Amino acid sequence: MLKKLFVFLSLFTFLSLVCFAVFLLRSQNSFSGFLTMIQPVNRITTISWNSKHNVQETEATEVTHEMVVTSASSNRTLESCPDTPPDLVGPLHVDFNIERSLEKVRKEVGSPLREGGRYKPPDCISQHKVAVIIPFRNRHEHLAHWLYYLHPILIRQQLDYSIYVINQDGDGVFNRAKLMNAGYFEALKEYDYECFVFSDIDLVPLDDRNLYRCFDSPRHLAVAMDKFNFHLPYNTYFGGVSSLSKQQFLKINGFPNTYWGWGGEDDDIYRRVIFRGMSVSRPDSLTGKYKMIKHKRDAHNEPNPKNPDKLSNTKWTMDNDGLNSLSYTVKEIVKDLLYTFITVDIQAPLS
Ligand code: UDH
Ligand code: MN
Repeated sequence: MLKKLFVFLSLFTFLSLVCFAVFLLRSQNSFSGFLTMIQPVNRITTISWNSKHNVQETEATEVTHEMVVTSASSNRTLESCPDTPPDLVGPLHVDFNIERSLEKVRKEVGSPLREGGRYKPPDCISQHKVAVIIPFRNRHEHLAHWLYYLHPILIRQQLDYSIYVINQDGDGVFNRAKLMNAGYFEALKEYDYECFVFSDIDLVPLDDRNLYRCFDSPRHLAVAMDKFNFHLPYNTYFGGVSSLSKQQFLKINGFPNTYWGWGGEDDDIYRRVIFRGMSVSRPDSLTGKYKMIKHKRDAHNEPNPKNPDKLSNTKWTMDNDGLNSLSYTVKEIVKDLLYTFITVDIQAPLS
């Protein structure tokens, strides 16, 4: 009897040990499985996000986000996005007669975005780190239309991008080019952008194959606006929307800071590009169609008759008027889901 009990107890202990061993092995496996699942994600996170802004919060979001992708696609590491984005649709219908509030736009197009109008494709690594810079003052209605149309386009173009609205503080004379220079510096404080798209707030492309990325040469994107009857107004026109890589932008010392009021600065930029031995690239005139929101001339942005005269000096002034002579102060930075709004004092004269 005692012997039977002994045999039974030994067997029981042995079986328990086996069960425990199996359990240990299994949990170790799943633990290391879990580790391999998050490790590549951590790597991607560190490489791709260098921002000083909300580093911790962003990294946390990123890990969760990438984990979903990795587990859903069975541990596959992310590949580069294709050169031609697969989801482009071509010609677009654009209507500015519909009332759009920012609140509505946030609900309609905001869900794929993170604070600051920030996006990167979830299932591939974008080849284009783009900061979109918009010179701005008192055009809130236009901003809602622009964001409503542009976010879905930029998402379909698989860009790694953010939107920076550079708001001129005060009622002094407007200076579009100086605001864009400030936008360049402010964007680079946040992320390692390689490409800068400069866009007026009232211009919406009519074809999503017009890519908001950088090319071998500085690019003029707004080649066929409705207000110019879908033609270039003149061959050397460089206004509305353009893109320059960081390298191209540095090569021309950025944009001029000295064109106060309306006119001339876009021609100065064109000249800078040519004087530095580059040419301008453009989409064809069907892909490059744009619709401009109809508007009146703004206060404090009258045509400045002094501006056209300055153009004959660009060749000499460009070395000392630009990024290397820029001075401004940041008054406020507001992060919205749809954009980063940066108010800057650019020391504008009152008239
Ligand atoms: N901008 C502002 N606020 C201003 C002035 C300019 O945000 O007060 C920005 C905005 O991004 C705008 C860009 O600067 O799209 C260019 O300015 P603009 O739109 O006034 O230039 P455009 O050449 O207009 O389109 C010229 C005057 C239009 C008068 C037309 C009357 N029919
Ligand atoms: Mn305009």
